[in-house]
Amino acid sequence: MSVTSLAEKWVDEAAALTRPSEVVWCDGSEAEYDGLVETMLRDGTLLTLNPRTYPGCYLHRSHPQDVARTEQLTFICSRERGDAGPTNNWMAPAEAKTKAGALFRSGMRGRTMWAIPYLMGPAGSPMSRVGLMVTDSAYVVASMHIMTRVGPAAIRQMRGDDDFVAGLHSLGDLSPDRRLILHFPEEKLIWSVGSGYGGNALLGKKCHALRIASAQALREGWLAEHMLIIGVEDPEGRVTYLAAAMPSASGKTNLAMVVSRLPGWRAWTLGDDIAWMHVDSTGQLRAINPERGFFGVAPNTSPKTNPNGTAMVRSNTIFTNVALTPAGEPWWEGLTPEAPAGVVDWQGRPWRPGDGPAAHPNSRFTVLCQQCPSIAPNWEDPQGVPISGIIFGSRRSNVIPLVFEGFDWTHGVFLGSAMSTETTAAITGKVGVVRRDPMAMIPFCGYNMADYFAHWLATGRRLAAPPRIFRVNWFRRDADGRFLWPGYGENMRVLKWMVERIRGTARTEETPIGWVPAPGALDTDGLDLPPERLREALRCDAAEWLQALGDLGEFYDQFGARLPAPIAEKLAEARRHFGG
Ligand code: SAT
Ligand code: MN
Repeated sequence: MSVTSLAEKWVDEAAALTRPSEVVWCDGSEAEYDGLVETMLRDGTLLTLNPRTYPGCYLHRSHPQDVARTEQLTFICSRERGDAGPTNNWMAPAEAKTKAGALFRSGMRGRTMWAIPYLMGPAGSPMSRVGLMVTDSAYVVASMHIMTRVGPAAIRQMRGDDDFVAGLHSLGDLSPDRRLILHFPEEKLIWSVGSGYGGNALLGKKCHALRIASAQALREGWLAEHMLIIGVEDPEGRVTYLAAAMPSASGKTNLAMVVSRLPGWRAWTLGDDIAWMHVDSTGQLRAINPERGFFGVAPNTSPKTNPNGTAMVRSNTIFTNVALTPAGEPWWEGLTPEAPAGVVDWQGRPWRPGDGPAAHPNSRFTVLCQQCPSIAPNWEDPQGVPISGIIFGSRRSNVIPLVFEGFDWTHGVFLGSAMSTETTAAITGKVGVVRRDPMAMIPFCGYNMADYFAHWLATGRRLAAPPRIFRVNWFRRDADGRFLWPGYGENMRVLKWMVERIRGTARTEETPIGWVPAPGALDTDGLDLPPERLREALRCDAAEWLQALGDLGEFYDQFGARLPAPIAEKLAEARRHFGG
């Protein structure tokens, strides 16, 4: 395995700054993974789970102050503030390097620094990209083994001396007071210090594959999106591919692995979190999943909500911050209706019902995609899969109907840009607060979001037949606070309607906000759902919309003249429809 001289030089410089006692280049082999696990079992970073019922599975407990992405400590360090835009935290590159440099300096003294060459995307795909990260966390290395393709596969794919995104990571002291997650899009560079958790530390994921990649994608004419990829197979065996953007911990993993109760219909999983999409030479949008594993939310994953997800984590999985049963098995809220007696919570403390959650609400499993029973046979196709439909979904208790479709690409982009959602435990801060989250990218867009909307509009003009764009909300509630739609496996019924729309056979009704399923068009066969509840789930309330569009106008205002005119026009049109 030989890397380019620039890659070696960059690692040498990282070592000169952080002063580790040794530098180990990772080759991605099984032996390397096993060695890391052994080291972590010895020093207590990992605990072995029941080898009979959960073979190859381990539990990791994070520092209690390091359990979710910390957006307030995440910065885009573009040269110009305007290029980060009003929705990102910004820090000048020089200031960022001074501040974080002080935290990195000699921070790896007495520790090992691993250098990890990794590939995002299938081997041999022109859409794949290389990263090179260094870290002093064995847990991060093992997680990168699962989430990316580490070693020679990455090095083989480098198209030049400097063809890699560089990532410097150190645990620091894990205190949020000395934590910074910094992105330098112009330098293809990430600096992250002070966290060992998920999106803060597995730099291939949110930092590279979304924040840096989205900025590259703007320059190079492709899209890096916070989207699952799914193939929906109809009874004739035809597969239609869809990509769906949804905020963190809002059902992407469950939808990606959905098990259908509709005879003859099934879903194939291609990815659960990130899609990289290119326009091919025929004008077709094609998507790859840059990741190799799932870093999914454990709570509420059960044989009922996600049978494939539950099955795939029964072996070779690293669990983080879940509870532990006396039998040495992982447990989280929702896995079984009742907690087994004698569990200890995510911090290892004895737990009793009523004590609050036993598993941390953002506890996770890390597992290879190939372990998922519904993984698509072509999920690593270097050419990607053709995307016929795009879904924008968010978590809203009210206002937003179960499903509707944009009138065309521009209107669909407007609907995506207008998304708002209730926050979840995936980020530190308050849960359940409504915030704007265009295309579920508010935490992940590496540049000015107004330019991002413009980039989406421009991409549409290059597509021979732009995918249809759908808006969904599984989370609407009735006056008593009960969900109107059963969700989970039944979401397949909504996917079926989308596929029929794409084929041109589904019946719809035109409303001011888009096309909604006509009465009877959504397949509710065998579903115990009173028609009035479905009507309520699909209802568009003019007064609520007018209010929502007013809030949206305020959100758009912060972009000033940078907001693309077609987006402003769609807002004005919608307001006129509702008499505003
Ligand atoms: O912790 S991660 O950022 O990887 C997961 C998420 O918030 O989507
Ligand atoms: Mn995510």
